[in-house]
Amino acid sequence: MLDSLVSGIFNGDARSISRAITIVENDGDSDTVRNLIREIFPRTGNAHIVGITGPPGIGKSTMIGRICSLLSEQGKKVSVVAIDASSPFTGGSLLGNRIRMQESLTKHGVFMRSLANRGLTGGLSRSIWDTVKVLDAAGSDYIIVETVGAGQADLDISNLADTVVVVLGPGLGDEIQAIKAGIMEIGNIFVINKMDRQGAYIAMKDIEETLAMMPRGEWKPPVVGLNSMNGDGYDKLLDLMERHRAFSLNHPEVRMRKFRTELQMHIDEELRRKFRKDITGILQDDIRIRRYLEDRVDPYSAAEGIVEEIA
Ligand SMILES: Nc1nc2c(ncn2[C@@H]2O[C@H](COP(=O)(O)OP(=O)(O)OP(=O)(O)O)[C@@H](O)[C@H]2O)c(=O)[nH]1
Ligand SMILES: [Mg+2]
Repeated sequence: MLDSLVSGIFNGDARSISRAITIVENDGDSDTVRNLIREIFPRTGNAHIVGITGPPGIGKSTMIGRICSLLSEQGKKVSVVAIDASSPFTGGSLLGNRIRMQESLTKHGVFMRSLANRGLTGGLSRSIWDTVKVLDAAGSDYIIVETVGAGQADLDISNLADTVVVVLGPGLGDEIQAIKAGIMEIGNIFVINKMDRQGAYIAMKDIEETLAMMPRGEWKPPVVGLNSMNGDGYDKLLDLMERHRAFSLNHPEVRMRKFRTELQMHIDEELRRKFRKDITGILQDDIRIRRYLEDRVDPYSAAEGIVEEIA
């Protein structure tokens, strides 16, 4: 079963890709997922992973639609993952978002998937990393990940993506300060969308000035204005995406930092997995638990002792 799934992925078969993503999403750290990732990993590493983040309604999905059309016209294979904040009411992806985007994308043979963001700390769930690997192994030239910018998810997207495009626009009012606080550091390219709207040039100037005051690395994040209604600015955006990709490929330390973070995530999980049985055993040991209570052992000392004992 795994064999046919893997060859389906390698052939770019949409149903196999879909099925693999579902497995990755639902089965977490099961052996199936481990084996799947192990099998496909040698074919990964070719896709340009682009994170697109910004406040709700700023035009991320519209932008992605246009980017996909342009790239598809160039003969590139594009996949899109849209990550919605999971809502307590639906517990899943927002349907409207998906429908809006799908109409323009399926036309171009773009693979597209909406995922719920179920990370515990408000960040991206670990399965997103594996989802991207599946799409990468399936031969995607570009994998575009849409997230609504917010806290931990922003940090995570900057570790997942090769290039982070931060989208802002006019009319964000006082909110802009709060939004900027979270995303100025993670953006490799800044977009001011809705250039057809009033206030767009002020917004652009504001971002340029903020960037000018920030400590500068070797890559100086450019700001590009887009009008997603008529397509103005998109050639420049695609060019900047390419340039940033070339920059990253020449700077292995960037990829090392990202890989470190991914590794950390897996080590945490691996440690928990390795000791889970022992820990459960100890927690179910009534005699021991009663002794802790009777001897009034504080929980820090108890936990420390237990970990030392297991390790
Ligand atoms: N005037 C104008 N409207 C735009 C532009 N780009 C997008 N819009 C409109 O803005 C609205 C929101 O666009 P979306 O692409 O759904 O925005 P989003 O950032 O994906 O929104 P969420 O996924 O809900 O966070 C839609 O009605 C778009 O038609 C633009 O450049 N100019
Ligand atoms: Mg959207």
